[in-house]
Amino acid sequence: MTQRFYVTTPIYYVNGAPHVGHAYTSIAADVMARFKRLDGYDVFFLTGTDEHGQKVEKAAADAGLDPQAFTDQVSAKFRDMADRLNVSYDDFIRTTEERHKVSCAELWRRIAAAGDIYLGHYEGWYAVRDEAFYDEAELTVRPDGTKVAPTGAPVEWVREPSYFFRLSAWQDRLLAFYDANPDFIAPASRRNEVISFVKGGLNDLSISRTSFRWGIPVPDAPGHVMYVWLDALNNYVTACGFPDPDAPRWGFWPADVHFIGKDIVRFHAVYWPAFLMAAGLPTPKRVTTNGWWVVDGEKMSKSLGNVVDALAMAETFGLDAVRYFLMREKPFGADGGISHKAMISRTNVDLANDLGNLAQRTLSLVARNCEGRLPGRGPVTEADTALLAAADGLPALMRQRVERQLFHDGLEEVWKVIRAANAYIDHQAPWALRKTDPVRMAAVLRVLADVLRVVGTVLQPFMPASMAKLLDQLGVPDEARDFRALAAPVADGTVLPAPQGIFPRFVETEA
Ligand code: ME8
Repeated sequence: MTQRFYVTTPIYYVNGAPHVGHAYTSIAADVMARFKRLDGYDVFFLTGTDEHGQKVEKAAADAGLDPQAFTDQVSAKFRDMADRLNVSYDDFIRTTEERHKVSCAELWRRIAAAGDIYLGHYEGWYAVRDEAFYDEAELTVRPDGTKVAPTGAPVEWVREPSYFFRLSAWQDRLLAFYDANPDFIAPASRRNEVISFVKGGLNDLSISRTSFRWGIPVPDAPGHVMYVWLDALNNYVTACGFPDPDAPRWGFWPADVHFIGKDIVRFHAVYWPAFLMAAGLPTPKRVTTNGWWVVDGEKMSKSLGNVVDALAMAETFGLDAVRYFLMREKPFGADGGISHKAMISRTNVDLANDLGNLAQRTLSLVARNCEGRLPGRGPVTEADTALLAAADGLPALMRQRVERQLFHDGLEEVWKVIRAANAYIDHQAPWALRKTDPVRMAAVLRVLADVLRVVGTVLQPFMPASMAKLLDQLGVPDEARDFRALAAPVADGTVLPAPQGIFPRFVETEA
């Protein structure tokens, strides 16, 4: 049976328009989903929007709209962003959907039946911007006297009746769980943070609110709506058809990997496995966390208003150049800056020069000197074997990197081969062989075409549209573009379409 693979993005708050930070996590998850599909897995890739809670209620009120009308509008923007970024999601979940309300009510009932929920009174600090509760000890006081959370979000004092989740009882079981699952949280720095947070002791968690209405009602508890994070986290299970054990997608749970940003690790790595274990459901296998894209040293966020728009970048540079830049420019787990200059350099050096020119030189020589047909291999030289071996090693190297979300590292491996292929073409000089040794010229061009095919194949998850163009030009049939198909060569003599540049150089226009 085909192995299943379930990958998710965060579901984004609909309190404002999407920006490059959201685009980034979604593109990274998309790379993983596409990679797994090419590697023969049956993939389920989920994204969507988080639509309840005080923050969204407030944003709707600020916009002068009823919350449902507001969330309909903003959710559509996130879906449009995913489509325009070529994010290949299989399902787009909205937490205001009926299926999700049914699923949350059942999750609640199961946790309650296990004895992990009790009614009490919450009194303490709450940050609407983070939709999170904070202890007094975590707060700092600004010079103007306002108290803020470690994230910088202002907090307010909340006092209301509330249901609690007995999180304090889960400390040892969570620590045992992290111990038994060393790959559950990545990267290691985040894992250490989570473990020391849990070791520090856990308070019971307030999981219902009574002071506003925009949430999923708690079963049999008039006046209470579920804490937005309980509702939000459960989206991953809802999308698999919970609570119907016969749902076609139920077999995808537990998730193989949740992609998130480092701001929401505590929710995914502490609360989420505790809720699931309490409900008697399997826990996800991995939570992988990305670092921040920063602008002028500050995290970009809707609330701070210093955002870069990924779609505007895509209009200037082309979508695939932006996807490549985001995956290549910084390690996934680390923070990094976005700049126009760095974007130009990746576009012109890595894409237009290194890869684009290699493809263009090879394909135009085939068009001109081989009657536009893919030549056959000749007797191989040592140089041919070395280059071909490096290319053939790429799927396995890439698999290791992508499994651990080391995307930038995987791309560097591909670029080593591209650089080696550029050195090879310069050294072999097939343009000069045309007169002196046309048989060798054809053999050299075939080696290059084969190397480009491997490169184009492994880069498809990163740059789907451009690599489809490259593979078209190399005569690779549609059904022969996954990793397994690399074992069978493209037929000698295949007629190739007229070559066309894949990556235009970016030229700054004078303002
Ligand atoms: O937290 N750099 O939604 P959200 C990199 N609804 N990634 C960034 C980023 C930046 N500057 N800014 C945002 C929520 N992100 C909840 C999630 S999941 C059950 C509920 C990305 O709209 C990053 O992945 O605030 C971060 O975790 C996510 O957007 C937060 O999106």
